[in-house]
Amino acid sequence: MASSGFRFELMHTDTGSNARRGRLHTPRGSVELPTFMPVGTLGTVKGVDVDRLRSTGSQIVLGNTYHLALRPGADVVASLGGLHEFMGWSGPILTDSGGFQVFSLADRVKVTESGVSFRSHIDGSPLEITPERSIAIQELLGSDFAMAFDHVVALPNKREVIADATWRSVRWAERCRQAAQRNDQMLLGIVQGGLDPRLRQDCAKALVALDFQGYAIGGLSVGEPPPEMYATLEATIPALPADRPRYLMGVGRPEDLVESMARGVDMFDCVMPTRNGRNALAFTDRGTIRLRNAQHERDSSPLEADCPCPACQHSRGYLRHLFQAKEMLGPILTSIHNITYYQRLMAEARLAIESDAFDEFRRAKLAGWEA
Ligand code: PRF
Ligand code: ZN
Repeated sequence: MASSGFRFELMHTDTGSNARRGRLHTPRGSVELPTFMPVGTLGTVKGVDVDRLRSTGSQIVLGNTYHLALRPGADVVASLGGLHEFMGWSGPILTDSGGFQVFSLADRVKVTESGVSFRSHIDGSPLEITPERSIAIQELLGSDFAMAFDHVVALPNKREVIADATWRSVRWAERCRQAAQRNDQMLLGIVQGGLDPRLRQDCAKALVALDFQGYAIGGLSVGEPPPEMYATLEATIPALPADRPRYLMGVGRPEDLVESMARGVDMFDCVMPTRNGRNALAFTDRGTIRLRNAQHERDSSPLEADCPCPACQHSRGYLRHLFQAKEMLGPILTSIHNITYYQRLMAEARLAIESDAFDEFRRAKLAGWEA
């Protein structure tokens, strides 16, 4: 599948690390790499309308096959013009395949070689997702980037269980590759393999032989300590081609983003800025702020003095009041601040890579978060 209008441009690699500055050209505009994708599971980044989302600096959004297939149904989204039209986001969209969500959310999950059968977490109805079905759904949604359907297991886990899921993911990736019809959608393979460097490398090799247009690293940030995730990235990334984008799925905290960029990751997604924002936790360069904490009751300072977001037009005392009073503006403003924070972090990272100063940037950020 030679996708028209898509191109990965590798602009510069930092001299003091493996951090990469790139650009992903798509028919819906280009994405500056490294990039962070806010999570818009059900056709909305929770609490944030698309104009506000754009103003946070977000360039690409993630949607979920599993959730949208259950509700409202991929055919409904398709009949309303596809996911872009449906949610009003004209920029690029990446859809996850459902391969992670089905294992973490569905009831009575049963894996066979054909696919995964399960009960909907919404109404208990029986459903099946196969690699072919996942691709068909993602084609109906009309995302710009589709993900292979994979088998994800929690960590720690038995060696055989991890190896079995990894090789099934490779076989399913091949079926996804065969099933993919559209040349206006880029398909990414997903490397699994737990924390075993050898298994990760073997999986990466097998996927590279299938010639995907980009490669994701899955099965991480599923319970393992961060240093083990970083070590796994170091083992996996050299096995991936330098001329394709690399996406670390479902990661993570600001420090995880910085450590992973230093190891060569180009793309991220995570619910952390929005989920934590709804929960009154704000990210700043001086660490996280718990807005419900009584110490902020009479605090007249904004979350961050130099942040251009609408939350930072207000005092911490006001934001705390919104949460105490259960006003919906509290979760909305804090989600917007957190996404803005993540996007500013990525923009600063891109500048640091361009000037071969990523390690300095990394140290300064880590020092600020520890303070
Ligand atoms: N596979 C898929 N989606 C994912 C993951 C994965 O391994 C993860 C793991 N952190 C998050 N989202 N398909
Ligand atoms: Zn702000």
